[in-house]
Amino acid sequence: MKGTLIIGNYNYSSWSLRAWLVARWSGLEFEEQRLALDTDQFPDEVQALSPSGLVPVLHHDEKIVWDSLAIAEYLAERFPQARLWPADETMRVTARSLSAEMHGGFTSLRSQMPMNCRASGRKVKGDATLARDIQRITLAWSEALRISGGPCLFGARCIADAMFAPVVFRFATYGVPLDDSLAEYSKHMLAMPELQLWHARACAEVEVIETDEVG
Ligand SMILES: N[C@@H](CCC(=O)N[C@@H](CS)C(=O)NCC(=O)O)C(=O)O
Repeated sequence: MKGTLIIGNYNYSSWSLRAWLVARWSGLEFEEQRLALDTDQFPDEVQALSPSGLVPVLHHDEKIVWDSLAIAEYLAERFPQARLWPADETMRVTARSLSAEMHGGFTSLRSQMPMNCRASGRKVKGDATLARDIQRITLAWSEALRISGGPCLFGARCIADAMFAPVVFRFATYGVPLDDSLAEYSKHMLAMPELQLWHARACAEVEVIETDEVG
């Protein structure tokens, strides 16, 4: 049963990237439907496809699943063999908690450092709340990598890595300094074929969303 994943711009749509990555890792056969964000036609286009009026949204097996985390959970249930959550219970609990923390928080990072995958060399001074978000994320990553031994947060790639993939792009775009283990993790993520493909598609896009061009 083939699915359709409706996403936004590759360059800017961080929530789309999360769901798309999990979908790729799950082994789901799906086609992509891209809706350009911030256009006059977006509201009408998305309303016909997504109950929340937001992307990503997955249509699969006569079901509609919206919201990146719900899509990730749906795919983890449907494709257990893809091991989208860690097998170890303690790691799984932490991976789920971190994914929820990313999904519901880090609002300063999300607003002050918008995902802009194709941009590099950007600089954002940011305020104390941005510094706090970065400090919390780097601490959480360090702790996960210390316990798992890497190369991904919980050893093998899982949903938590997908949830933080846009942050990996952000840290690269805005040159956030990282210690060795975090730099290694970022390098590993950016070298993944899926992230390379997403990045190439972002570079091929022509739309510019001025509000997300920061630094
Ligand atoms: N909580 C949602 C957030 C989705 C979201 O905010 N998507 C943005 C694109 S990255 C969107 O659809 N924006 C369109 C708009 O606000 O009009 C999720 O996790 O999927």
